[in-house]
Amino acid sequence: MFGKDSSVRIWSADPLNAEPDPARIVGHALTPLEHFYVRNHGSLPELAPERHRVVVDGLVERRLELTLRELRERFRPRAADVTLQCAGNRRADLIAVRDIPGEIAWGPGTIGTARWAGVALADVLAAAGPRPEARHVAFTGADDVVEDGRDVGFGGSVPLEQAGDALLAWAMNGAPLPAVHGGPLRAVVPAQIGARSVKWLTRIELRADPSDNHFQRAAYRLVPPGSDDPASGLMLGAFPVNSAICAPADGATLAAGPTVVAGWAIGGAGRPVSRVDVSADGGTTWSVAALGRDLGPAAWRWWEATVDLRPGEHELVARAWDTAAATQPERAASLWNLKGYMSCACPRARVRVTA
Ligand SMILES: Nc1nc2c(c(=O)[nH]1)N[C@H]1C(S)=C(S)[C@@H](COP(=O)(O)O)O[C@H]1N2
Ligand SMILES: [Mo]
Repeated sequence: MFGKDSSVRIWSADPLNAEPDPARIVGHALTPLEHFYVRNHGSLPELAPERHRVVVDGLVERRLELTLRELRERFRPRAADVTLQCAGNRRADLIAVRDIPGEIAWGPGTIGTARWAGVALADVLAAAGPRPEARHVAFTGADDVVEDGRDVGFGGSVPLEQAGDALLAWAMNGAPLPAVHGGPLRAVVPAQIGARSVKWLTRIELRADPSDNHFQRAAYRLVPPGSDDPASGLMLGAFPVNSAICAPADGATLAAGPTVVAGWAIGGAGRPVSRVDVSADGGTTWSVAALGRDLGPAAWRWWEATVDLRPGEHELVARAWDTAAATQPERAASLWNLKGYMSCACPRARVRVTA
């Protein structure tokens, strides 16, 4: 389906929500398109690239309306390796603490890194001339999203000072941006929750306040204890430091001896990963993992460590550190929240080792 590998788990077909098998993406600094997760809230719009336009308006000196061709002709081409991660990535760990009805039990595969190509958002905004009161950049997509019987569309915003490295992308890993990933044009905002990288982009609006789209105003919020109102939560933006163990799988049975433990790590708020530690005894003793290719601070790092496992039961644990010396909380229980966002506790995999 949509060019995805048959090992990709389809959580729902319409809207399409799909997660790769974490073991299949291990070590790929850039995630192959057939293993890149998909997160859709509504319809998959059919847009003709030749006719597609994006409007730039709001608190600007000059309203712009640009075709893809005009974007290509007027602005310098840019490319960047950027990781996208859904705010619901690793929600399964929170659901294991307490159920989260109505939300997808994403594992650690709702994350991927691509080489995005297009133009810099900053260049396009400079051409429109931001007014001094502009504080947020809001994006709107072309999809229909029905919430409580009403089409609320999809949109979201980012504080201007956190959008400096954002791209308007029309290519992904050297291919034209696939429709399912937002083709012909999407926003790609490093370090921010995936929801701000709006697909099928039709409008860029400079505002004094955050977007009033449902997905900014009422959803993608970290709901405080005791509240059952999603809109009461804190507005999500930058990610905390996070990592996952992608191999071996939780619950695996392994042969005794040296075993490679591997996974991804990403720094908080766009900071580089500085180290990943691995434990084979539930977090009592640790060793330092080797880091994979460095694509820059906007991208994850793969890591791996070889641990020597004796017969018996073992709990593998990992913890990533970033350049602010931030690391992951030990237990998911301390992070549980009503909608299950920002799940970033130390990943754990229980394995049984046979003689
Ligand atoms: N227009 C639009 N943009 C969207 C979404 C959407 O449903 N509609 N989903 C968002 C969410 S929640 C995430 S995590 C990313 C997922 O991007 P991908 O499907 O290309 O992996 O797109 C974001 N952009
Ligand atoms: Mo998301």
